[in-house]
Amino acid sequence: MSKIIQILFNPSELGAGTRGSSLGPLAIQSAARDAGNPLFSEVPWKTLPENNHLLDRPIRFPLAKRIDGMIEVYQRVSNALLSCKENHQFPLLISGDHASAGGTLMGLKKAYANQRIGVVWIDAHADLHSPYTTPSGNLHGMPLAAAMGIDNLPCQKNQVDLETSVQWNKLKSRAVLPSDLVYVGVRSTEPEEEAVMKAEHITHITVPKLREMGLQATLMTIFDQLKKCDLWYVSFDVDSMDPEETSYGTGTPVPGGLSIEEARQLLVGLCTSPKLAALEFVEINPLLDNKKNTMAEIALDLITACKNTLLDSWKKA
Ligand SMILES: [Mn+2]
Repeated sequence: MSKIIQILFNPSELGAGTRGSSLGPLAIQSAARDAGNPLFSEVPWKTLPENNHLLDRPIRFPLAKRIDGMIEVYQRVSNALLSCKENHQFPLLISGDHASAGGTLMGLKKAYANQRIGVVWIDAHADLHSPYTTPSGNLHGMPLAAAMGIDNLPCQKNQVDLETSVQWNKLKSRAVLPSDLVYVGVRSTEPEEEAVMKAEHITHITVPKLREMGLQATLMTIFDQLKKCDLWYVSFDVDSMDPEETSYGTGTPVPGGLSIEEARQLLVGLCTSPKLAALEFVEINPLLDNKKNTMAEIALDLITACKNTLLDSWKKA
């Protein structure tokens, strides 16, 4: 049976400290309509329910803000991934903040039990905090710790109450081994995250390293690192790119990122792999964009390039 792409909009912004990333999916749809890009008429899409109403309520878990709502978001994303697998659909997620990517990985693990999952995390941030180390309590800094089941107690800074720790354990999927994670573009980390990266020997391709090696060698390094994995997940945070070239339309921009062209070649290269099982774009925030809707336009362009590459490579296979 041949595969088709299913776009999943997951406009959850429960995990971010700045408001507006839930509007990212809509901003991308608007960009497509403005440009006459037929992506959303050619590819079926649906929108998952969110719990963003919790943002209007008092914070119950300051070290893992709105984690009660996030557990439901994880379950919904996870079930959506499972149903994609059953229907031979390739899930292309366009999400709000990065927190819910832990739910994507939970879903991949549920859908592909006993398969080894490799992750390419293209991001300015390592997203490796836990309630025990977080400086902010924002869950979008924690999805990879959740997916790897890491508390990082050696670097503990916060006293976590029992209820928070019970909730945190519900986000843990242990879907990924640290050896099966590759970072690209990470350049804003806290010492607690750096300690995990070092202790677990996590592969990390920085922007200067990528430029030194070149795109093809970078892709070969990633393919080689993940060759023992049965399937791959690529998570693309738009803050991996340089905000001076793109825009400031993202929650936590960091200077010195990938160029748009580097991001495109990287993503397109990864989309040629038959192992790619899910692809996600996150953290587009049109409320913060200093260049009108530019970040969404760039994301749309990258998503379209990925869609074309996926369809081409399935045709050839
Ligand atoms: Mn991120």
